[in-house]
Amino acid sequence: MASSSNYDASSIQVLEGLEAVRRRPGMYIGSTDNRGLHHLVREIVDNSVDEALGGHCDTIVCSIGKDNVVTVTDNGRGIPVDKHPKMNTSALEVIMTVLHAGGKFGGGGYKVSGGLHGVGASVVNALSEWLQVEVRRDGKVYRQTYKRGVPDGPVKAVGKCDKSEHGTTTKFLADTTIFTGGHDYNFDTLADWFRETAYLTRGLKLTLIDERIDRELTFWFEGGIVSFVRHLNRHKTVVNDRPFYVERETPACMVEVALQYNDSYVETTYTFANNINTGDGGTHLSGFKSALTRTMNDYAKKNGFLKADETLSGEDVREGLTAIVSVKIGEPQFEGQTKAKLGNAEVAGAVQTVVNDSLGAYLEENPQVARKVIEKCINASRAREAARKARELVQRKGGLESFSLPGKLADCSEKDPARSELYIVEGDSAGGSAKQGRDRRFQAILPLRGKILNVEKARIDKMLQNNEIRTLLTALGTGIGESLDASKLRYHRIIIMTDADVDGSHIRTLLLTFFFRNLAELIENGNVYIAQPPLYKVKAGKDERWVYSDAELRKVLSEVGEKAEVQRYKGLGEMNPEQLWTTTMNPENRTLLQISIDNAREADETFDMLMGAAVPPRKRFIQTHAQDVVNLDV
Ligand code: 0RA
Repeated sequence: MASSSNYDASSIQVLEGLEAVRRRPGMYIGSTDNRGLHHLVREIVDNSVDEALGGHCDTIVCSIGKDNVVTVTDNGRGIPVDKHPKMNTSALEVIMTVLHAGGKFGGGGYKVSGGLHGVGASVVNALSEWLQVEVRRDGKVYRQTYKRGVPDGPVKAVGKCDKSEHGTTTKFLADTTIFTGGHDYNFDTLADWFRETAYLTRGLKLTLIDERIDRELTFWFEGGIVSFVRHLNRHKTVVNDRPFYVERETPACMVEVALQYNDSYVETTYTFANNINTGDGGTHLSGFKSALTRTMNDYAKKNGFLKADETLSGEDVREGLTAIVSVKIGEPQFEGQTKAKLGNAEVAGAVQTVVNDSLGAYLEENPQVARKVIEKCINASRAREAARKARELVQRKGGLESFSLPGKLADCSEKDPARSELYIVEGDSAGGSAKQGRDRRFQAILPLRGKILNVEKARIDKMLQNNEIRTLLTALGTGIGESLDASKLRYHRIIIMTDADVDGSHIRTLLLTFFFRNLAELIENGNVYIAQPPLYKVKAGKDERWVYSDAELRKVLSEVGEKAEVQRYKGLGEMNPEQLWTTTMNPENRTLLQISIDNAREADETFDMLMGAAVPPRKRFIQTHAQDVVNLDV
């Protein structure tokens, strides 16, 4: 019989497929480390999210049991269990065992399948010690169980349920012969992704339960990406109270955009393709940017805000912008090393058209909002022009060619930047010790007096009026902002050396904010460091030791016994030049903390919160972290 030979052939194919997945799991889920483990959960939850995107499901619950079994339940239509016409077996079994079978059943629309995700439930099945699916539909409960992807038997009806009930429950235990790091699921990693997914899928209720640590969170956003934008602006003063929002289906893709301006100078635009965060942007982002620039300019000209020969730049119209751009597309192409950039060319035009039409109409219909936004853009444009002039002035005055390095700078004799270090020191007295203690051949000292400007609140042109900032920029030699040239950096190690007290930590934060906002490239290149002066000197007889933390102090005290004398160093000024050299500046024994921007988003939020205009979040943060700073100023 033809169908029986078909069946044999396809079951051999199934086994070969599962074997391929188990032999090269990385090809299907990226890796078999902790990341890969989390991909399994994402894959199963994504299948339920697809059902929600189709409008068939509004609740998904994912729980991690004490036994490390992951259970995902949705109230969708339930995976079909009837016989698949070609395969002579149930559709459920096909979806769970045949690679890439899921999509064939997706009832039209845009199936979320991209990048490392969307590989199909069969991949998770193949990589699970066991997996079980239960389907509720037509008043019955159906079940099938698998071991490492191979069915224990056919789909069976195992019970009854209410006729109105429908949905799918998948349970699996990841195979630790593949995931050798064990079942180390991280609640926060999953929660971050659940939150993002809930924002991107309006009305979907997503619950994460971790029975191991007794935690539970439910995400549900009635406003979808509008709620997302409001959330991102929650600590800011906003320009348009109600975010702009558009959702439109085009031949190329489904387009959804929300945006709201705040009174800061920072842009925050996040883009997604099929719910996958495209951190490197791509065609949807470029379409959005062109439309925004064009619409703002058209409106401003038409309504007399701009003269015919004036234009707003892309940067002008994105100052203080918070936006979410989300597209859903049939066959997404992800590019770049991390596959975080959308490549589909047709998407650019689609997003551009949708935003042009709808944002243009929004401005026409909301003239008060339009006026405020356009005035903000024009302000940004003027400030940019002023900044350019100020920058030129600083660069001309401070250029190396004019030999006008700041008087306060004690430069080093070394001329090769790769071998030169700049110590930025707080205050004149510590500056004096550092100047005497340093190795003048390769170490330069720049004392900065008082608190440098709180740069989060200041624009670049204001900042450049600040003497301390100008002095620092002249010493560095790189210029700043758009005209930054990192190859002109005069010292490859920039070392911030401040007191171990509250003032010192404030100045350190101010300096880091300044570098982060204006000289990020130097942080990225690994040029920025923090010096680590000792907190104590422990003396026991002739034995003298420098101690750099409280934990170390406890250890040292237990080693040297009771007769030890502990001296606390509050400020750099309390050390003589020789001590400062030995403990903090001598490359042979010092420890430097290299500053990195691992997670620019996180750093940005923290800087924002600590330094921005909104006071309550800062207060909350300081209260929450008060224990951590208690020892800074004893
Ligand atoms: C194919 C067809 C139908 C539903 C599904 C797949 C489906 C898959 C998953 C995966 C997790 N939860 C799910 N829920 C549904 C629709 C069949 C019909 O028309 O009834």
